[in-house]
Amino acid sequence: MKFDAIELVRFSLPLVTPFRTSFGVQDARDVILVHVQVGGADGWGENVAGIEPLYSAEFTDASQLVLRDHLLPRLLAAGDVTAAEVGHLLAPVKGWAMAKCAVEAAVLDAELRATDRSLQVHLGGTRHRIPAGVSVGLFETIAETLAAVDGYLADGYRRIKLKIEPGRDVELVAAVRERIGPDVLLQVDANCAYSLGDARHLARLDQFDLLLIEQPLDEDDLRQHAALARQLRTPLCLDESITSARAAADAIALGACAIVNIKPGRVGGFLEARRIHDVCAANGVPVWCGGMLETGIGRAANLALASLPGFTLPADLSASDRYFRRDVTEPFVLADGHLTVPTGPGIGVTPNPEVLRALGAVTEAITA
Ligand code: NPQ
Ligand code: MG
Repeated sequence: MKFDAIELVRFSLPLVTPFRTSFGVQDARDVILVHVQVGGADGWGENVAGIEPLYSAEFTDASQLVLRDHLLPRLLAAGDVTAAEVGHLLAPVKGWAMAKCAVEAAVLDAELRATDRSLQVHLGGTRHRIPAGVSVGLFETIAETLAAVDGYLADGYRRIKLKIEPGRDVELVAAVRERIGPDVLLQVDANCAYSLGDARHLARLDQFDLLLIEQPLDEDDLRQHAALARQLRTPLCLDESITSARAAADAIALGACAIVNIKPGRVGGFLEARRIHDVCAANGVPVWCGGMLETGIGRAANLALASLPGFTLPADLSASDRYFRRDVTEPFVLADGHLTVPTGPGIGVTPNPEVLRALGAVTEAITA
């Protein structure tokens, strides 16, 4: 089927509290939604790039340009495209995994809505609810971190992830472990902030019974991650390094990680994300679904992915109110520490036009 219309819908969504990581502070999301209309069906995909190129090289202003001038024109020129073909169609453009993911997700959503199928069933997901984890940003003081953790546990979150960086690590984790007791699932994420020389220091985290340490070293440091893994008892998990199913297979073969964080945006789409799930399952490597502070559009799709059987660890999938005062879809809410996987056609949710208007969303039509 040919595309009747393609547009980019852009808006800024303030965060309820600033979110600090080892790479910087975020006060808001700058969101681009890819909206396609094909065969009478709408499809929506979220671009998860940050405002600045700090988590990865992609950032929203550049994403808008790449989507408008390089990716979507290829989609329009091809005319008749299925979601399964989008990856191949966009492959000549190097990089831009997050932008490509948004395009593929929108086409997939439209295709599934047109045939009244859910993304969950299409991907092969089986579970109906997903244990919700929460990612806790860095704070000035340990007391502030403890207060935030207390609040999230009171909300019902099933797993705490602490952001760490050099100077805010062992003491912080010790205080949180002492506060929450031995039974609450706890893990840490360094977002590339350490080097291999920190191995002995990071080994001090072994005493806190962490589920995993996420991405301690640089994205390109697969060999160094393997060397670090041999000096720690805590399992290593990779996030930024896992840019494709091939990268996942390499990381596993090298012994660079024992667990993989899967984010569709980071790997160029939901179909590549499923291939990573399959590669990891074949190697006995547990996976979990990461998060990029998605609106309800990206969150709904991630829930479908996280319902696949290999996702055996709690996801960075939190309730809408963890991040936003008002989400652009119906809010996702915690029920007994879980989020429910949408079952409607496609991703099962759509943006509320009134909310988009109130946010001053700007629409750019893409024409051939
Ligand atoms: C991670 N996410 O796992 C990322 C990092 C991250 C939930 O910890 C804007 C866009 C802000 C993307 C902040 C979580 C972001 C972002 C943090 C991604 O490493
Ligand atoms: Mg991470």
